[in-house]
Amino acid sequence: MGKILVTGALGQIGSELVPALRERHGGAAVIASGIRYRSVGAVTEGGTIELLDCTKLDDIRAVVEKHDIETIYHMAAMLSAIGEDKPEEAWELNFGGFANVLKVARRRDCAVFFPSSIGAFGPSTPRLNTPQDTVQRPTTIYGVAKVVGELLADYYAARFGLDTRGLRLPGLISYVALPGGGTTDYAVEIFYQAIREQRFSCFLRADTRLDMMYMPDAVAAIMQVMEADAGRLSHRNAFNVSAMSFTPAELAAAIQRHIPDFAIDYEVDPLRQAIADSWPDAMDDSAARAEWGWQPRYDLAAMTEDMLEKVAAKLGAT
Ligand code: AKB
Repeated sequence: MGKILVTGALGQIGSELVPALRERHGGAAVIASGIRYRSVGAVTEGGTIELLDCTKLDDIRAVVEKHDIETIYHMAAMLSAIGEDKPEEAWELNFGGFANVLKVARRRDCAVFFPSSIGAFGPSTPRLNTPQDTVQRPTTIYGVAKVVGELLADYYAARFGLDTRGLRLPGLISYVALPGGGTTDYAVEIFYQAIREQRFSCFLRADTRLDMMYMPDAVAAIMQVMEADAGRLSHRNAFNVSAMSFTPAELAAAIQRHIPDFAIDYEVDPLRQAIADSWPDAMDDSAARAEWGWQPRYDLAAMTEDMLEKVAAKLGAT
């Protein structure tokens, strides 16, 4: 494999994807990029980092040409809740940025990874066992950009033979970098509050069920789909992938098994609740399992145990 560019490399996924790619392909093969610099040890110290605003076509082209990039993992995006605060900026970055990446990729024949999301579904989508191919009428600008991104990735593959691949990721839980402005962020924040104060005020209702995944599984899935034998893929983009599906009350109960005094209450944020209510409860990810062997390692209990250990160590609470 030639050189790799990761956009949005200092975000929640990029902060763990970049070190994993560097371990697999070597530090010099992976160029990390972000819109503004901040120090994230494993990303900023392990290899080259470029400042890159994906809404600027010429800047993407310059970085891709400078480093002779062959594969782009496009992680730069604004999440669902913050996207509703600034929908036009979200569209420009989430759709415009991806359209720019595809334009450059087409000229340079780069493979491209696109992270779609459970946000690509909407209230008219079947909520349970959500099929791989189904109704997609999302009600957020984030979701609209994800659906168009999925279609555009398929179009570039069919029309220009570009090797585009992607996943519909669920809420991601991680301890390295915090998510920012997402609807599923509660499932990360709860661990920090459980360690710091043994209590958490949740912005979603107790019974809000959503698909989730621990970051080591997400990074493995992203790398696995990009390395999959193309001949086995009848879908290429937007594979449903999930590892677990739980409610805030169920996550709190899993934490209480380790911290019996942990308490949760609910102060519902109407915006994020409405977004969560428009998303599936649990997706059917059998296409990913059949076509490229998707198999998560972490369920709710295993993820909770590992998160509590890692967040406690990070906060110096061990
Ligand atoms: C969000 O909540 O916006 C993201 C997602 C599920 O795509 N974590």
